[in-house]
Amino acid sequence: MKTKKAKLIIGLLTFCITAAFGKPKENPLTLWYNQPASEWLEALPLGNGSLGGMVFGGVEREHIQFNEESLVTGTTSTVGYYQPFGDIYIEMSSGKAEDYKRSLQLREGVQTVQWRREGVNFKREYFVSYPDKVMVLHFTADKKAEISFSVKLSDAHGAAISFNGNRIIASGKLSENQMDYESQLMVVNSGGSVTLADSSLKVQNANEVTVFLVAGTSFLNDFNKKFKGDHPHQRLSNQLTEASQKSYAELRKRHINDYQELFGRVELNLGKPSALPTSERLKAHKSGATDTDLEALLFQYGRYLLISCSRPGSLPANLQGLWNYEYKPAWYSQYTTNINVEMNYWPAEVTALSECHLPLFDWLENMAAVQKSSEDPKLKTSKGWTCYSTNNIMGGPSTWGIHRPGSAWLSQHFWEHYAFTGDRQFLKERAYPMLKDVSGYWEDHLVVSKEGKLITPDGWSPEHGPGNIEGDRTPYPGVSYDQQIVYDLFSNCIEASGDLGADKEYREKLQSMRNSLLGPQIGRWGQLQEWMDDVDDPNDHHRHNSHLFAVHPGRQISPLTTPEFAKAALVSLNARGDVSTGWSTAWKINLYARLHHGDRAYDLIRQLFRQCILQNMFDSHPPFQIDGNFGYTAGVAEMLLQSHIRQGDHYMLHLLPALPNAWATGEVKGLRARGGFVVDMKWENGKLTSCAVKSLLGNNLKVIYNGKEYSIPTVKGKIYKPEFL
Ligand code: FUC
Repeated sequence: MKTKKAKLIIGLLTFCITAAFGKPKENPLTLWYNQPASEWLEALPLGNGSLGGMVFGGVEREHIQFNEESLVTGTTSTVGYYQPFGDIYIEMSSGKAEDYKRSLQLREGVQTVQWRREGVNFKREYFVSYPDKVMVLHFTADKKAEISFSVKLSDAHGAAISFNGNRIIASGKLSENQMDYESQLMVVNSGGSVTLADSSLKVQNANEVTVFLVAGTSFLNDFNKKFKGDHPHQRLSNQLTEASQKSYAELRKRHINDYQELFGRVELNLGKPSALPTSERLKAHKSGATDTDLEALLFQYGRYLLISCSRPGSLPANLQGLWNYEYKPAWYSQYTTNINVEMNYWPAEVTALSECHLPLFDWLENMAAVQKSSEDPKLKTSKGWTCYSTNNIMGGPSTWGIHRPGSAWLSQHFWEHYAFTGDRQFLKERAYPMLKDVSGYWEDHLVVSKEGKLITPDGWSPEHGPGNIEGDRTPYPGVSYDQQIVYDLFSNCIEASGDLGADKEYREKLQSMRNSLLGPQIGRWGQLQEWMDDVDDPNDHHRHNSHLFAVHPGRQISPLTTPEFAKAALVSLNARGDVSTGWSTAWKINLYARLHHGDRAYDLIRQLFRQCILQNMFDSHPPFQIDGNFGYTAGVAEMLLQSHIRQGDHYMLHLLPALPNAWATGEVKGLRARGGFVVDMKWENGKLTSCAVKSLLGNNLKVIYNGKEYSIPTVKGKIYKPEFL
């Protein structure tokens, strides 16, 4: 009786609260939909850096397409394609599902599918755990013995499937490169039964069920071992056994703790959360509605995606992150070095996901070794190394186009990791050796022009020639893209050797070479020249903004230090136009931010949503390419905080350098700045109202806000609240 009364009171209270405040709001950091995905690009991603899944969320037929990062048909001499791995299919008996909802909670890194059928509430929870190296699918209902389904493991390459109790094993070999691979699925039930029927595991009348999936290959991330490791069977069997011995609650807790430690570092609040499904919000935003919270959601989604596809020990995020269902995905879904793989890592440091950056360095060190050992005459160097435009997980190239400054652009990331973290061991053992090695290549490769300037003899401006000829790969001398990247490389190498107090003579040599480089040039229509000669076409709307590298991600040109060149860069950027591919649009957000044009950056945000953001909030080139997601997240951070200018031992911290009118009021917490600072800010009506900067390393700081500079000497571990507020 008592319980009945209590229930009635709770019900009444809920009714009154709902009546007073409207429907309870959806958790703000959630993507959710009230129907299952009808195609892959509506499915929602899961991942732990190496193992990824795309969840369709069907009730009667659930489909989870999965990938493992190393299943690639390439070798160290052929690029091959990143491959789909397999699919999990779950069939449930039919019946009308009510109150259906599928969602991805970014705060927890967990997906949920919920519905009600004949008065019973069903719930599935899915995640991929980094600490336990397993995908976990958990099925519950609020009434006993209600869970019945059959589950099937399907392999994308026709592997032999075997059954062992409640395990299904798919074990095969790729014919192209003899790579061994395997996936294993296991069902653990509480109550009811599990039997084998028609190549599926059949669960009947269970109270609760957990399905586990592991997958892997014989790929080993080590050049010295020829990238070949053991057959994955034993490793996967152990992973699965260990994970399945833990309770669901424990696995969930371990996953959430691990995930939140990264995700929870940054908060961004740009406006009122909405109670509408994501699909409706996207539709409205595309037609011009204001939904700044959706813009914050896409920012955090980029962080979610990076955590899900790039974790220590994994391979770097590829062109589609980790998620791919095609046998011949566009551009091999590997690593394109003339913007794409770099863009994937733009948000890593500034949005406090420094650990997620690490896979890039492991891959790059292997990549350098592979290029150096290549017999290809185009890759032969006496010092350092260079590369083609696209390479696979083993450094194997697509020989479509040589990309000489590729190694220099990539090595910028070593510098950035140090600049943000101050990790001196990393600087000494990994960053400086890489920067010096690649600088060596350019010492040999640069030539002296008739005007006495150092120029690159045979460069290009990805991916066109003067006169806007798409794909023109004719070598041109002194192309701005090359010149700017070499400038950046030398600058990073000089600063690295300075910070280490090492190699004074070499540093001076590089300084003098940097001073002799042909620098940026302003052309006949006020533009920053893309080519050595003033031949830029004002109607060139090419997607690559290569000649603006010096603005972003480089630091050679800035309105603070080189206002004339910054003005010319703006002319060039405006001339490129707003309509372009996904990653190009994202790059433009970063460029306008660096040029301190917040409203123009915001125009490009609207453009990105309108044209490139798909139902599951993946970014489309087209087709889907994850670089645009990461470029967007980086761009938003760049609009709020910049720290790329360093003056001697002062790090310049530029607060709200490109705040658009659309984000007049907001709050951000936890952004990172070079020099080791954590920055929290609040603003109202376009003006900063509070700010706290935590110094992690005790470096000197110069805060720039609203055109004024304030010097703050800092002590490690202390929090500073700038006085000007
Ligand atoms: C570069 C771009 C293309 C595409 C490819 C993966 O070559 O020019 O647009 O993004 O990378």
